[in-house]
Amino acid sequence: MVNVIGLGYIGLPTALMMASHGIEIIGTDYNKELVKTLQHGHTTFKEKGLDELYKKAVDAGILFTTEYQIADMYIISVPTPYDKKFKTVDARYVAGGVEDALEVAPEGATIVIESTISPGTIDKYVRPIVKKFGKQINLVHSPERIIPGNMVFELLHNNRTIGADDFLVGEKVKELYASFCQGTITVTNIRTAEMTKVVENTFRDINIAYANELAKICREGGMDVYEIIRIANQHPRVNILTPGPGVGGHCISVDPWFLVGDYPGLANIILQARKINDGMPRYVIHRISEIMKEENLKDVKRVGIYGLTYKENVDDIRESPTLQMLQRMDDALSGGLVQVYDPFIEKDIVENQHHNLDSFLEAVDMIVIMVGHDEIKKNMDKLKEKVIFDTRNICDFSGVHRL
Ligand code: SAJ
Repeated sequence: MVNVIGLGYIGLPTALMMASHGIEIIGTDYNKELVKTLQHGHTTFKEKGLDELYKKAVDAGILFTTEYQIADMYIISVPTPYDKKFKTVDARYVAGGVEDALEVAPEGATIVIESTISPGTIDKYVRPIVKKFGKQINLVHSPERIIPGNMVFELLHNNRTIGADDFLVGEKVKELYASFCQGTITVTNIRTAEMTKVVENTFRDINIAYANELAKICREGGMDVYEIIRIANQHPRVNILTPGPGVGGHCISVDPWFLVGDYPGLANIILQARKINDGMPRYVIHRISEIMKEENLKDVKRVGIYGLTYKENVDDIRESPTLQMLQRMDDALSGGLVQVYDPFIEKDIVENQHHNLDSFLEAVDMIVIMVGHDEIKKNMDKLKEKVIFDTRNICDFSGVHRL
């Protein structure tokens, strides 16, 4: 039996996927409300294919509880925030999850950590806890790689990395994941698995920073960055990502800081990339002011910000570029309050938030597309009379303003 500890964005789909492939799973979370919701037939966030997977897992007998279980294997999938001041990983939840597992784990059990951690975290924070308990426990790191918006597909198809102290234990864990994962599963040591995960997200951050820098250079030089990237990417060894209003989410905007925090002085390109991407919301504000002048728009209250989530078609607002932008906007746009709308955010989280596309559009003369949700793509015709600032390059009307 496998006890999945932490039923959030990663733990829940993983637990459901394993259960629906015949593995006996008990999912544990200390959040009583969350467990209650899962016990009462509902998932806790929106994700393509998650509800269907949930039904299959429930039919297969998955259980949800706040209690930690006696199991052969534990999968820890808890958040790993980063300490904003020192730019290092905050391993509090991982350490807590491991401790909870160790309280009940039998001798010889395996603890798999799926949460993203900086290289060395297991040595520094997890091994001392295992030592304290004095039990023979196998430690494994199997970092998650699934992308919000396509998690279920990626769980099934992505390659995986498994880091273990003991190769045979690694092979045993590989067998478990292979019950549903159709990708290649590579077994290596723990330190390599930790580093590989952070390196992957950092690679993407640097690539996006390059695209964002190109966007600024092309604006200055009067060139079309999107056409340039499209043509450059026809080269067989070039693959530049897409400029955008900033990098949000709990992964790409966080993980590179682990390397900057742990290797100051060495992680130079990584630090610059972070600064460029973190500077994008400010750049968007600057572009809004420019466009308002150009279009002779004076009333900031008639500017509408479309999209609050960190990217398209998810309901996740962690490190969202729009929220970062709104925080800075008041001073920059001399106090006026913009209108805001996102179809995925039902609760009121910012001022002047609308809950319906049409009423939002009625209230604005200019719309800033911060997120390319399918909803706005389908309703693009409704924007015909507006001044449009499209930070995602999804609108092909003539006269549309871009980054
Ligand atoms: N973004 C751009 N331009 C792009 C791509 C993304 O501006 O060309 C922005 C997005 O709008 C978003 C942010 O970057 O604000 C991050 O989005 P994302 O879709 O690139 O990635 P995440 O954070 O949703 O998921 C990433 C993935 N990592 C990689 O692709 C290397 C995923 O596979 C990981 O599992 C996830 O991080 C994680 O949990 O670590």
